Amino acid sequence: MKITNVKVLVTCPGRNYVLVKIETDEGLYGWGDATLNGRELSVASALENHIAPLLIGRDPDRIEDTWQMLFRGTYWRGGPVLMTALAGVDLALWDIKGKRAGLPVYSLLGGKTREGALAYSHCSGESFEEVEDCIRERMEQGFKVLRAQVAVPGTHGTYGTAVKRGEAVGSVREAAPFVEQWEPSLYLKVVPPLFEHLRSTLGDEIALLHDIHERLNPVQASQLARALEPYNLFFLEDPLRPEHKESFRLIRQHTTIPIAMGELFHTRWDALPLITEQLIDFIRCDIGHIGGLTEARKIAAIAETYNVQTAWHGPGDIAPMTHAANVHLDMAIPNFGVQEMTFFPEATQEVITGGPYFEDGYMKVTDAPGLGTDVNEALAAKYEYKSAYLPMVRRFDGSVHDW
Ligand code: CS2
Ligand code: MG
Repeated sequence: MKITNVKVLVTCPGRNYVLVKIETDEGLYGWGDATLNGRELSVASALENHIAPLLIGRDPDRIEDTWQMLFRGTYWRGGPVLMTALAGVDLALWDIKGKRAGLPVYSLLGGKTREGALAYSHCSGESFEEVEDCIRERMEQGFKVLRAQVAVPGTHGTYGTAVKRGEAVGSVREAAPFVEQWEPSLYLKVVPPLFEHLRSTLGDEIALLHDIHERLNPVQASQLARALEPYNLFFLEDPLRPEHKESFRLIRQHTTIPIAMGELFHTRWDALPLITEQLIDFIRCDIGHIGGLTEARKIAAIAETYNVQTAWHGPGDIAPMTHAANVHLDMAIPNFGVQEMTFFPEATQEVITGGPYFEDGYMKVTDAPGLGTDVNEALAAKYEYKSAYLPMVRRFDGSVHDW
């Protein structure tokens, strides 16, 4: 079997997605996702101009060799653009391999270790009561784990709450970045009382987590982690910037709260020190930004050795193919922890069909061969790319802060 064509499709059924179709001389094809929020066209260009020509004529069965060729063989490696492009190719090749074997990808990865992947969704609000209401609604839907974010009084926009609950964070907005105004001191004041409120009204049964989104410095993150200890968090996510690996030691010295990190990592080497030093409890890389399943299963295996569980990134700004890859891997590894999930809007589901589904608190995949997703190309073509940016953050003095 030989690769005959690589098609890159940029479509916007609600938000922008970059989809990769790899076609073969035997009629089999695979779909991958190469979406990088706000930088979609850079990835599409890397694929079309630099990567696709290298794939024509190759045997699609040789996933590891193709991965090594694109990562090491082309000299320039790493970074969000190239690792997202590589993930798009990698997922499409796993999809082809599964279809060729007549097996779902989880089966190729070793077979089921569980019946479903424990899933979490997001809740946010302008007030504690709004967050609480959202959590109650989600619990009715069957969720056993939920993320809670609340607006910070006195600021203009807060991560995870800038859009009304139920909508994807960072979806298509105006063509210039929305600028949030935010202060760590105000944020630090509001988060512990939020969890105090949630525990006193909802009790202990529901597992809760919180995403700092890399906005604190090491000592602030340690203070927040300590203040949150009484509320039994499932994990505290992304406390520090991804550059600050050694600073995780400070947090560890001050608290036993479980720590999760990883959506801004791009290779296993980014994640390595946090895993081998056991500075985190959950590794939550984005399979779509680390070169796909080929890299993710290696990270999972390293993590297993150090008793670290997985919590792969699962926001709305990656396409259902990456969500499918998440769940196929979750189903096959022994050290799965939790899976972030997204309810995609109808338009997205009409363009990208199949993919994982939610059932009573768990994400599941069908036994369809490959990743189990397909694309309605004619419909995709009707949704043209729309320029969109992630929001930005500035402190009250006007200086740039991490979003
Ligand atoms: C987030 C994401 O899902 C998460 O945990 O941190 O919403 C993240 O902000 C976006 O994926 C950025 O594109
Ligand atoms: Mg996050």
